Amino acid sequence: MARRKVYMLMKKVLISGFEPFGGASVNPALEAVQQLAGRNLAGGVIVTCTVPVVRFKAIEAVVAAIETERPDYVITVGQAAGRTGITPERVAINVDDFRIPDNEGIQVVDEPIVAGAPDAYFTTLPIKAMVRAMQDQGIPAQVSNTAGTFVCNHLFYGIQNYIQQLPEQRRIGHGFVHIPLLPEQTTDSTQPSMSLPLIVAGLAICAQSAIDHPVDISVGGGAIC
Ligand code: PCA
Repeated sequence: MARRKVYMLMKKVLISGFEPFGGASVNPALEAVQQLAGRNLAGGVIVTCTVPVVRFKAIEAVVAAIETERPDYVITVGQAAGRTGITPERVAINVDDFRIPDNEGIQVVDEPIVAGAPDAYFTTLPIKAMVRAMQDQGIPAQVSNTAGTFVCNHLFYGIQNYIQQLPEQRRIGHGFVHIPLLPEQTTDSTQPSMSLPLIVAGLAICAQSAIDHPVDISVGGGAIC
């Protein structure tokens, strides 16, 4: 019998995780990406990188990983204390207003991330599909409409701006996902938390959704303030 070779086009999803910051000893983003490295998806694979919580160096670290790995999609991930679910971000804004110093002691007020660049960039990942898929698997998830004004928003904006400068065929999808604290970070507080296995499962679903949904689904995900 004639054998037919089937070539599957494997997609590569780069997921980045921030180091601990603000005097903390863990960052759930870093813990999660360590578990996701090399994980297989349907039609793809996850690669990861670590990111310093430092103005501009964060962007440089992810740009370097993009240049090395040449991924099809990028999901940058950080911790957001107070979040009750996994929250794909809708929009990055062109401002740094750091309430605390970054890990190199830099603290700036109302500085543009890229002078003269657009005020904001929207995510280019299917955030509605990501949220729906996580919820369907029993994982708390919501769209977020602000990534703050610290290093997470800085990285989100910086990578969107970097991708915009690339030739059209290299303009890969990218978005930022904030995740809750781990239970061990909240033992002496009333902050919400999520277990590491649930966070890891949620981020894997986000990566799978990026592959499965070149175009996002149209469902409500807005918020009333
Ligand atoms: N969270 C911070 C920076 C690094 C991280 O994990 C933020 O939300 O800006």
